[in-house]
Amino acid sequence: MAVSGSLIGLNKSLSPYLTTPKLYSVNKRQFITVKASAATSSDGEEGKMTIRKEKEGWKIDFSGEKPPTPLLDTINYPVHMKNLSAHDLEQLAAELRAEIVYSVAKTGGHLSSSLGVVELTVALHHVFNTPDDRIIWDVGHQAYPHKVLTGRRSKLHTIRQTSGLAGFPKRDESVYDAFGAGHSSTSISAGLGMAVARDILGKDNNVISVIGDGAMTAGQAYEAMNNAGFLDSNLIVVLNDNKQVSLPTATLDGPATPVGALSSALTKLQASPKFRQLREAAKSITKQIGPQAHEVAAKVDEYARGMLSATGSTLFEELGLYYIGPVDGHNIDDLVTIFQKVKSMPAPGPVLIHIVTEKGKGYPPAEAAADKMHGVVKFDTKTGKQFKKKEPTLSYTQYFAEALIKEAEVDDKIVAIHAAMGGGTGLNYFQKRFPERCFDVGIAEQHAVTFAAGLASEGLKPFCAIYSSFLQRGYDQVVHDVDLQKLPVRFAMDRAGLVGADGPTHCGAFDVAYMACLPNMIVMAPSDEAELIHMVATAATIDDRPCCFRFPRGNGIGKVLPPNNKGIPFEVGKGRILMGGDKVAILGYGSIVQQCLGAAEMLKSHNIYPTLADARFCKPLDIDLIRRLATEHQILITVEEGSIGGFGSHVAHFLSLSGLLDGPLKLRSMVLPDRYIDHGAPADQMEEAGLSSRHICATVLSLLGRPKEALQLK
Ligand SMILES: Cc1ncc(C[n+]2csc(CCOP(=O)(O)OP(=O)(O)O)c2C)c(N)n1
Repeated sequence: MAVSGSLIGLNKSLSPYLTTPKLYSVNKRQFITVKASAATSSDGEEGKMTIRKEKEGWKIDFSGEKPPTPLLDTINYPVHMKNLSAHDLEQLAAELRAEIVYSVAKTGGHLSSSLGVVELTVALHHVFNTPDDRIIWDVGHQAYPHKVLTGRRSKLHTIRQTSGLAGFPKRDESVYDAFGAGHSSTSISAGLGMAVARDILGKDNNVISVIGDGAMTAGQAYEAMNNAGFLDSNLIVVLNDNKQVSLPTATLDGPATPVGALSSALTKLQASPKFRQLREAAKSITKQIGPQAHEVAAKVDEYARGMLSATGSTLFEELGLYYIGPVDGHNIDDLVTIFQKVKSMPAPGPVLIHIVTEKGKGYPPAEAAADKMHGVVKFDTKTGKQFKKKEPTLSYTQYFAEALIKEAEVDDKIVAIHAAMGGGTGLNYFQKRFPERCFDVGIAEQHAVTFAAGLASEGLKPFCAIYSSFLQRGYDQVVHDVDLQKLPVRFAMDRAGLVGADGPTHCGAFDVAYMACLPNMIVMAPSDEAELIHMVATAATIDDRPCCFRFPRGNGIGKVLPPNNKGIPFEVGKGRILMGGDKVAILGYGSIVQQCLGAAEMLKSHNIYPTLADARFCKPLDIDLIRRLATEHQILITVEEGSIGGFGSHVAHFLSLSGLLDGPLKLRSMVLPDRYIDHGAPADQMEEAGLSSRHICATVLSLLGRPKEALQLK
């Protein structure tokens, strides 16, 4: 196909800003360079332009207050940007970029992925008719510009906060969010489903899936492309190639080289000057001569595409997608031209438009940062310096990494695997210490699990570190490749339980339920960071079967650590009593034990002295401990930060089978409620979940027949 073009069908008389005389009665040229008043100028210099077009492109002055955004101020919905000129669209992109930087500086959140797709977002919303046309943002962490342009600008300052905008696209939040996301690599499957539904229902809207080169490393993306090539429905896939495949991290030296063969194939493609020249030629021919030149251009284009084979990058075409690219993803003119062209084709089938962007584009501190400022806390816009709180303790993630390094120092069979999450799992530290023994497999949790199974089957000791919610994606592999074969893979499940701002997509609610139902799996959870270190040591010794341990997002509680951070293995299947009492027993599983301790303290003021136990193991259960708690107390309450079907269910099952529920014992299981809990502050989430110390205390009081006191707590 020729990338040609009569650029953007302009109808300037309809331009929204020209039809808004109150605000913009002045000449349109005003928007080419936006002059800040002396008052808003960073240095008080009269007439300093805070957003301006220079020879090399648009520049934003981030040194002072948020610059004026006169054009963006006229855009509430995509319909308002239909008639903007190419120049206006560029200006809109610059203003949008400023809006996002200044807003995220105040809230924290995902920054650089959004900055990288500003031009793409503007071009998509200019050309396509959302919400009828569907845009599906893969992962969705780059959707901030989309949210701003689709009626949510005034709420951007609430993003990721309790009752505020979600950090990812969410169908409940806006009709413009065609598909919810958070986990990666789903956009092509969902887009294909929508395209086929459209065909069956006799509609004619466009479907556009936007997927990053990182998300493109997952198997599901290929499964979807393979199917798209076969079904031949009209579907547009935009591959956003910014050369960052794994989640970058600021915890170590900087981003790692992108993993996987796809990334090098894409690089080769972009590096081919011959290919690019041909593309340019095709473009300029059609631009100069107009639509009549299609045939010529198509030939040049076909030849150019032939080049792809020479560079070994025909993968997309072999899967049946029509490949267009590479395109400069920051050139709105080109993007608009191509989108219009593809949109006007009657039956293009599945098309893949490969765009090249820079993560953090247009914000110098992000461009320069080792991690491109992927995920940030509040920061100073001038310098990009983040206001990170000094915490007295490290994160659970770091204690895990530290403990694993200690085990690996004395056991050269230990290897570590993560799925594009070196920073998030702490394994970057391990990688630094043992570069040969650490594997970043890309966003490919299924592969990570079976790869670990392969390593285990040859006698190595793999630790597979995957967030609780992401491991859901590798579940069949956990069952079929690991547990069924009783292979000793150790699963370190970070972000277990509620996770705060990331919300329900990232909430580790289900791992206890999905792991503890497996016949061979040993399932454990530490109640604090010292326990975590011991559990890493325990896992290292379990050689005859798989095991897993879960730990939460956030920091340790300040527990005294074992010498040199080297753990001592626990006896498998044994819990411990933390506090002896009577009448009431509280049995916590995992880090929620801290809330149980808080509850026990509160209960003292009601003259109640419960026994408090830390289960440590969900499987095998410490049946001696549970039997004791059940027979020596009137009330037994289990508490866990996980869904129904987890620890409490296993305890109840054991108690019922052993007849211990046939007598006077009152048993209650406190678990996460049977609904998804929205993003928000961790304390708010805990309140909503009903698992705080107060809630535990209230449960005890009402079971003891003291409902008034219980109510007073609420
Ligand atoms: C299934 C799954 N695994 C891991 C992640 C964590 N994660 C979020 S963004 C990201 C990198 C995505 O890279 P890419 O798609 O190229 O987007 P970019 O951030 O570079 O714009 C990862 C690994 C996830 N969201 N989903």
